[in-house]
Amino acid sequence: MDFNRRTILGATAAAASISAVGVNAQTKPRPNILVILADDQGYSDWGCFGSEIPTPNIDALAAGGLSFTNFFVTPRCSPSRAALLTGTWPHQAGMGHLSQITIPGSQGIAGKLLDRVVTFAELLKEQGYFTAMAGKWHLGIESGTGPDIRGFDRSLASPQGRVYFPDQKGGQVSNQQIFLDGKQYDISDPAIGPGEWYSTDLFVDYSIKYVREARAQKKPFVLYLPFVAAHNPLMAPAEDIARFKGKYMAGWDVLREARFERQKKLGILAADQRLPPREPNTYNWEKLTPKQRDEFDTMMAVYAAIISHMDRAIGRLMAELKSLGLLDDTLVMLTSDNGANAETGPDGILTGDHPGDPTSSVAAGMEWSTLSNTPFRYFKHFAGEGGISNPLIVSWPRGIDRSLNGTHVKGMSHLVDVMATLLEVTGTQYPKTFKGHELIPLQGRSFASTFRGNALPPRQAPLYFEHEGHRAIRTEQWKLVQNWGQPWALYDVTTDRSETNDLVNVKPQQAFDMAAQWNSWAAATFVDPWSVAYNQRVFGRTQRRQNWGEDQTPKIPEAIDTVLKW
Ligand SMILES: [Ca+2]
Repeated sequence: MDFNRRTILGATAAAASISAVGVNAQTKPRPNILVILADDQGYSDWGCFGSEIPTPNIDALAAGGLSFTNFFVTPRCSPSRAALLTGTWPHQAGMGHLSQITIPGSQGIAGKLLDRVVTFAELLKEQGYFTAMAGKWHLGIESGTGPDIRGFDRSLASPQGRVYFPDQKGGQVSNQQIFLDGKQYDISDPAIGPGEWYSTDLFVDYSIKYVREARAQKKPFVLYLPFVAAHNPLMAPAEDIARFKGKYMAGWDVLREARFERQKKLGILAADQRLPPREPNTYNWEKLTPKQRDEFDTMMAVYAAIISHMDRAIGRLMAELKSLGLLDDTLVMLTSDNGANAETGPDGILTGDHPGDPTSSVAAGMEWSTLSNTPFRYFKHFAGEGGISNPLIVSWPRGIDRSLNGTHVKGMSHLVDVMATLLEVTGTQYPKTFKGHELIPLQGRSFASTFRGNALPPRQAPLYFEHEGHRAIRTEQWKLVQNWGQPWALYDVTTDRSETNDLVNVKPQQAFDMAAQWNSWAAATFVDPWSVAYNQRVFGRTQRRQNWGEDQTPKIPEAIDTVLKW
């Protein structure tokens, strides 16, 4: 007995010592982590995904890494950020709707990140990482849930985004606040930045500062860089806009077909993929007057200028990482938080003497959003592929097999998978509790195996979506999707990702089973059934909205191709 006990104790001590040696032997530095998030940019807005907007720096990241072509996000800003940062579904994190939007009694719409989830910054900070963010937070700063208390050592955080210039007055967004390490400032306060900054550059300036701080502390870094580009109100420096003015006079249909053809050539899309017609309630470019076309051209020129400027800013950050000798050991992930935004309907918005300047109000509207989301249907807010599909570009020179550079990952992944991936590459465990709070179990799965060239196995569980009653469930082959108040539709996404051929009457059992699965998921993840009462609470009205999300009457009815009234 004694002997056995000594042996066991001895074995345990030996195991502990081997384990300690094992840890010490792993002196290979853990990667730096850079997560870049665009705002409201569509699936086809970057050159490497078919855009005519030049994005050489983003394209270079893709050429030196992996592009995920079946990557998914949630339909809206705050829910996507919640899934990205926590690896749980948005309602589980409390963010089923936007920052500050609450519904009494709802467990999933709490307006801020709840304590039942943990951010990757919180977990990696405990592993010795220097953690920082610069950009749009949108997870409840106003309710006391800012980045400074959710794991970020350093932060420059805009509560809701929509900030481009310090003296911004346009777009009904003025007198904004911004938080520096948890302390509140007016955005125009010189403590934030000198002179007439542009937020895309400001966020990169802070990012560079934070990277240098991490280096000085000899720590690996986690840097989260959520740009406000290209959320409404669209604003960009005049010289950027001038570069694009006049480039959109061919109209949305011609440009969309050109993006579609490039996507097929690039291998983004299957050769037999179809390009669906524009949604009802959109304008026919050919029926617009020259003046109207010129106005629409201006809206898209501002949008393109924002993306082009973001690309240059990303290039500047990459150059800095390279000059500091950090680029090879930095895992970069780049995506957007939801598809392009059609909230402003067929007309978009164009006001101000110099559209795109700090006093103007510009939004691109439904037709240009249709271009951005090529080849998909629907927009931000919706669970149609246009609302939930974005590229994911992953670069990590020392961590991704070099032979994979420039290739596409076709397996299905989602923002909810980022946490699991970061935990795998940093050798970090997801805990059961954090700071005394029991945690929702991790929902995503790591896609780090793709860095070694392994195909992602088919997902065990489907992906699920819900926002404002728009909902979907998606497997590798099937997608069941519904706009609020409309019937379910079923698509075989292996051949019909642009949702043109509804099979719900051909495969009723498939649809029934998936709807039941969606209901079980919703019940288990705090997703409330959306209702007229929820509309009243969130939008201040009960009626349904038009197919772009609002209910204005189009200003040029004679140029509308097909009218659909919900
Ligand atoms: Ca967004």
